[in-house]
Amino acid sequence: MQAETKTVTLIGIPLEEGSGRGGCAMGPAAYRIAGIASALHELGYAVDDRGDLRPAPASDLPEMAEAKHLPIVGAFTRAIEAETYAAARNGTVPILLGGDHSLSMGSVSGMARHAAEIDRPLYVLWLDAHSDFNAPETSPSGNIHGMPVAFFCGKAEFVPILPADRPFVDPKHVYQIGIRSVDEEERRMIRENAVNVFDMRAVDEEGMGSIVKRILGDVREAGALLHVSLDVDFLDPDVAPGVGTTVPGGATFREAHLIMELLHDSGLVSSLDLVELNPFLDDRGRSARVMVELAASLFGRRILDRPTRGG
Ligand code: EXY
Ligand code: MN
Ligand code: MN
Ligand code: MN
Repeated sequence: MQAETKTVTLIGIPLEEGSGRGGCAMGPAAYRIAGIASALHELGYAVDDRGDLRPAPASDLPEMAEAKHLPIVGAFTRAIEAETYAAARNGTVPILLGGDHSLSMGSVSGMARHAAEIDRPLYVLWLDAHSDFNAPETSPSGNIHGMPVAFFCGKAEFVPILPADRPFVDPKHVYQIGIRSVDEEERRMIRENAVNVFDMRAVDEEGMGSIVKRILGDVREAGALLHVSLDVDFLDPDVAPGVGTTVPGGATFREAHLIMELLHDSGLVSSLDLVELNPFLDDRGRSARVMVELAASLFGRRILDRPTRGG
């Protein structure tokens, strides 16, 4: 984190309707029980816990088979966009405690509004087994948690959820790591839009440290804000079983931990999503604790002191 940023804003998002199954709505409670606030407090941050957002479903948004539970997900998107924007504008680091990954439609859009206002680009680091670049017309499931990247890049045609003139993220400024499950049409979308994808093969061949340092170099050179979105299924299911969309062959704990250490040293991170935790599927709180440990590392918990060299 940057030296002047000493307050983090926790925003609980009890949202599971984007995921097509129950459980993620318990995520914010699990992060609080796992000690997210005290971990950040012990690292020297002032922690402003805003509690959980609970917007009423949006009556102007239709039910659609291609984008299930749109009135609920859309209402959350609006509320999350506003809260995230306000937290960043107040000079704090918003941390979204999910909740399924559709919450990033709001968090990233709120950060994009803030970045545009201060005339800086927004880059996004997407740590996930999935590209989440479906649109309602390409999605095999209709689950909106598979669509947030396309949404905040302006490539998913919804009925209007946010104002039409909102700033979008340039897909070339989206970096995805850990990818190992992409749908057929989605594959075409990420190629056509030139999303930077480092799949698990790239991680194996190139190494996590080298990939992340390269990305951080791009972010620094661009003078950008960096939003980090961490999906539990980025991790190998052996490390973090508490998620509804496990895919074998994911990141090890050390690979994820190294990313967090490099992110912290870079001082570039402006905002963070912790998403897709499903406490109902977890093994005695293990995944919640792993996610809190990773977040603490991103905010400066370290194994040993070492000179900061940046990314
Ligand atoms: N690509 C599949 C779909 O769109 O239905 C699965 C998406 C899973 C999304 C998880 C949250 O990362
Ligand atoms: Mn995801
Ligand atoms: Mn995923
Ligand atoms: Mn550019």
